Amino acid sequence: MPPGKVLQPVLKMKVDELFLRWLSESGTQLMLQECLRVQTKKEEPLPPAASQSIPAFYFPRGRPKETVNVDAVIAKIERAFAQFPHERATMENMGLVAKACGCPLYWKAPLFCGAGGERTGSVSVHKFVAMWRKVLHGCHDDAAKFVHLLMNPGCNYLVQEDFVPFLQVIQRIFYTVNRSWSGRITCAELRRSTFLQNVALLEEEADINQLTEYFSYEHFYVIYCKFWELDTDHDLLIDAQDLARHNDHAISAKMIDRIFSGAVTRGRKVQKEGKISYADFVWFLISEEDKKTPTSIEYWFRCMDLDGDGALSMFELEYFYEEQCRRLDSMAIEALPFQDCLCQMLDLVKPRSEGKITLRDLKQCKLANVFFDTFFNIEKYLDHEQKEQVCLLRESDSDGPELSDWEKYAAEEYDILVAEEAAGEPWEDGYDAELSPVDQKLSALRTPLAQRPFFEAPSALSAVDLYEYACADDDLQPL
Ligand SMILES: [Ca+2]
Ligand SMILES: [Ca+2]
Repeated sequence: MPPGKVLQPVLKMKVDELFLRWLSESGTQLMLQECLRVQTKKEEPLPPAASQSIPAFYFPRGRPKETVNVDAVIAKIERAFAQFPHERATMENMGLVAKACGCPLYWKAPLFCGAGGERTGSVSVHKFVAMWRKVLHGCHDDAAKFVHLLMNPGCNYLVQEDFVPFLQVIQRIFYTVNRSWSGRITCAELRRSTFLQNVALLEEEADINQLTEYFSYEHFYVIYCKFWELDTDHDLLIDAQDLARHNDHAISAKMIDRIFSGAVTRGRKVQKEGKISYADFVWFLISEEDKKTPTSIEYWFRCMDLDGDGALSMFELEYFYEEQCRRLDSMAIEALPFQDCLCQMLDLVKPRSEGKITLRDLKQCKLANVFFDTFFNIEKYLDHEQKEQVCLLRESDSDGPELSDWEKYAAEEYDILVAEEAAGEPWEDGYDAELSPVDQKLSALRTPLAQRPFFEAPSALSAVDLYEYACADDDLQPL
């Protein structure tokens, strides 16, 4: 018997199995539903003559308005762009553009991204007008326009990752406002935060990037790109090895382990097979790049407090310092013996009780960043070592509206990222507006925002408060 005949039934079973598997995938089902819907419409029998007078009532892209004068709208947009240098709009300029389009002010980010602005940091008048013409021709109400602006090319719906900027804002709100780490913002917490003032300011402030606490587009961009670099398989989860690559392995392996131990994941069920989510990365990055804020101090304190007793013992400090010594050794740098380092740190923190460092001690010492970096960030530790501590103190004492460490970091990184994107961007000045749909999809795939396969929405926050230390009370202490 020829082998083909024997194999045939088995092969058929395999094909059937694969077909069933393909059929059961949600993407396939969506696609089929869409096809069926279109087909049903196509196969509808021709309407009898009498019904031809019945006006159309099915408008998936909104009911066309005869009153829209496309040319007048475009002229208005061009006048808005004429005010900007080189007729290019940055995110800051988009408020004016949104108004010219007749859109609510806070469509400015979707408009910016819809015209490819997140790739290059600005959009040209040509690119924007080409994009908006297409929208005006194809989308006839707000819902259709909004979906068009945010969706991935080739889709006609929005998925969770299209809302990544919004989800990141949620993390930033909890990071700053939810001082109790409970996952539940109370009235009292809201009252003591600046959140509602920031919301009110949204109306007046033309440049959203000035509202750096929660809503900055630049901050969103920096956090997203940093995550993108680490999340090499782009499943929006990262493991310990991925995170260790942040900042060229500056953070000690012991600290990376602690982050993955669940010490700072706010009691959420976020870890999947040793991975943390994008939401957790937001907390990590802001804490890592600004170790002076109350939330950041609490974040690292939780990591260093191995036994969870609410105080850092000399043993816990030595546990982390030991790895730093080994790393300095491998760099042929002579490390301070632990006892000497301890003396320095006690001098810096001035704990109220001997033999242990509390959260309150660290919040009051103003140099918590130097303290933490000494124990788990080799690069920043060496940086601090190069500066005189007197100088550090003077720096932190200076008054006036000085930028926070996070704000400085985000501004520098944003400039670098925009420069990198611009350098690697072969199509500028509206050419890509003329690309075929396939090319558009390909070009979109080059941007991290468009390639995200799935974004896990923050799961319900549970009210697990690991410690009894009242963060709220600490905040009320005059520093
Ligand atoms: Ca991943
Ligand atoms: Ca402890």
